[in-house]
Amino acid sequence: MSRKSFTVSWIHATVAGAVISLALGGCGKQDEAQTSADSGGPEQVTVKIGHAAPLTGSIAHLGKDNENGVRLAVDEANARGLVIGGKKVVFEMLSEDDEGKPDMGPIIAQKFADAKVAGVVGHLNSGVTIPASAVYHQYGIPMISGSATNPQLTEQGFPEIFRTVGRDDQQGPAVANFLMSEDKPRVVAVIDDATSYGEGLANEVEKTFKEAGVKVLPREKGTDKQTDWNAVLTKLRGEKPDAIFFGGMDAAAGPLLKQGRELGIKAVFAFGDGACSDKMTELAGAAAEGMICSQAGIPAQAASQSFLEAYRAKFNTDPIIYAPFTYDAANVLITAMQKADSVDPAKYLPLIKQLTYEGASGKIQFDDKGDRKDAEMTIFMMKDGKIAPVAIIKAGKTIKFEDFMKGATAEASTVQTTEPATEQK
Ligand code: ABU
Repeated sequence: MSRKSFTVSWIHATVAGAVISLALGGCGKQDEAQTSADSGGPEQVTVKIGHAAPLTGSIAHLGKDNENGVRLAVDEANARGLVIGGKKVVFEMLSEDDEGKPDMGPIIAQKFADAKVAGVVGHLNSGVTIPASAVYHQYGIPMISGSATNPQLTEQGFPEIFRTVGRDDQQGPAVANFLMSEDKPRVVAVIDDATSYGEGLANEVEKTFKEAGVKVLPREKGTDKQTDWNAVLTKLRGEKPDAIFFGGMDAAAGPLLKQGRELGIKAVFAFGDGACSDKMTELAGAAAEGMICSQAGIPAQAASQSFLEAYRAKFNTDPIIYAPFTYDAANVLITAMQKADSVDPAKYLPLIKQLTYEGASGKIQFDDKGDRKDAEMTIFMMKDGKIAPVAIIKAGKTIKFEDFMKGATAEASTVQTTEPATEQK
């Protein structure tokens, strides 16, 4: 994989004319709206990019991570001083808290449509993104999620909908196959949180185990708000599973793992991307040690150096899981606008499909459905309180993480690194 570390051209251009937020009510296409400008410089337009994720509640840390990725991309684009369609473009992120609630998806999507956003990065949760996507489709607004992994999102045939992460029908087999090769479980328990994501991923994991002849106990269910798992775990303890897979987010997974160990369950615990964060140590303490988890992309620490440096400098913290993917999603939108020389969704949407974009999370191209081509899957193990990448699965091949990084470094060293972030290859 080419993981060129792209260099941002920091163009400190003098802005001619005051930027006036667009009063777009009813005026139609984004690039028709404009502001007044002083003589001598291009007119300026403010182009809105929507972002939505849970920004409050138990997974707000992940929502903030997503938001930070978009904010960084938008601020960098503004610093470059882009001219699109002959006008100086100032991007503005409109960030909304969807609370991770499915019924908030269409409400926020409608709000974005009313605000005439040019594109959307989000939502975080599949269960929210899927109903929201119907509204974006209705209005022809391009939407790229950097975290929603349920296959259904891109199986609806909506040409406006994309994702920069992989799918759960790739992630489920990846984590189940890793468990089978490493731990050789004979009996597996599968629990889910009854969300589109948690249940869907659990189904993929269960299917993979069953196809391999591994016994899977009857499905146990909870909710994404659940913090007391003692009843479910006590029932499972009697079945003596060798491995327990939970489909859900870290806020529910942490207490589940902690309580499992407190009940004396010795099984290997495994999780998908929603629970594949260092937050598991915060929530489960020492019980998190040795847990297995997967992510539907490269690990955040393997993102491009320029992204990591800019992210740390701006937010004084490390990205958690999805920030490189939302950063790339925002940059894909912006790059497509540049290529189309228009911020009109109808004009730049076709360019998204044609792009080959070298992003912070690697090379991005989309297939006909809007899924990322050749998305990597990463397997992690919790070690000394941190999730440590162990292996990367790409195009059916499993590579040790250190070998993947050696390959990436070798490739990067042969590639020129001075092109602007939005350069299409
Ligand atoms: N991919 C895990 C978290 C987001 C989702 O619901 O898909």
